Amino acid sequence: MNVMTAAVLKAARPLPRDFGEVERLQVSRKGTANFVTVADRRTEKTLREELQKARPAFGFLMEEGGEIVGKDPEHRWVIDPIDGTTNFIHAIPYFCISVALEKIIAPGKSEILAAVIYDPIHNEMFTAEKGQGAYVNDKKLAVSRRDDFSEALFGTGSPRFGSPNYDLSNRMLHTVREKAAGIRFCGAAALDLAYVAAGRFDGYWHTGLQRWDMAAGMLLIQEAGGVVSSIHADENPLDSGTVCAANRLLHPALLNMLRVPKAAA
Ligand code: LIP
Repeated sequence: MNVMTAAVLKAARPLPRDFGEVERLQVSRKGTANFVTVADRRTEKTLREELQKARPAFGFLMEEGGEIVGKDPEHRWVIDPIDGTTNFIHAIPYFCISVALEKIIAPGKSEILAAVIYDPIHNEMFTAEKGQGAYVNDKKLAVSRRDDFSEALFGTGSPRFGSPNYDLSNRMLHTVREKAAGIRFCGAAALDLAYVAAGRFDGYWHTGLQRWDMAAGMLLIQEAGGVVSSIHADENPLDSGTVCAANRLLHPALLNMLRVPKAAA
């Protein structure tokens, strides 16, 4: 955990200044996408260098750099250097660094051993180690205890228009929206999952996610007492790319609602 938080803090150091620059650039015609791409790559590079220094044999799976197989085939770092890139580009202060340590047990079978999600704007460091609980800074996390669906607030995100899950995702949204107190599309899946662990959201779902969007957040929620599953079958969300997460009381009802028919009748 010390290795992970130190790497994340070092990688995050320039981000608040970058964010200030992006805010300034909003009013220019130049756009901020390239600037943010540079910040994204630099963040990933620092994380990779720091983690490699500390654990030279471990492999990597990174949003920007793809997979690097390590000498130790059992351990790899799963990294999203900036989750919520679109928010960052638009100067919306809701994005994070996400790092997980994955242990590969067998082909297609793995577990997450440790997780760090860091929101550099609000200085919130979410951490979890398997079997040791989840924390934000020094405070222990617990998922919400709300059991009335009509009072529950859910986070979600939408796959891009044209992607295979787009229509399905809209049907899920309509189904849950009719029954819940509210839905939020905040735009950073990893941070959204950390918010479930913190009891801020009562639950979360998404289809079409990547491993690096979910790996750290999943462990945080489990260690905070919540339930994380795939949506359509009993498989690892990291493999299916679909996630349904909630406190124990609401998870069955949320999962049931999300299992709307895959194709329109
Ligand atoms: C994005 C997310 C967003 C989700 C997108 C995407 P990026 O990650 O976290 O909430 O809806 O599918 O994966 O590109 O900002 O790292």
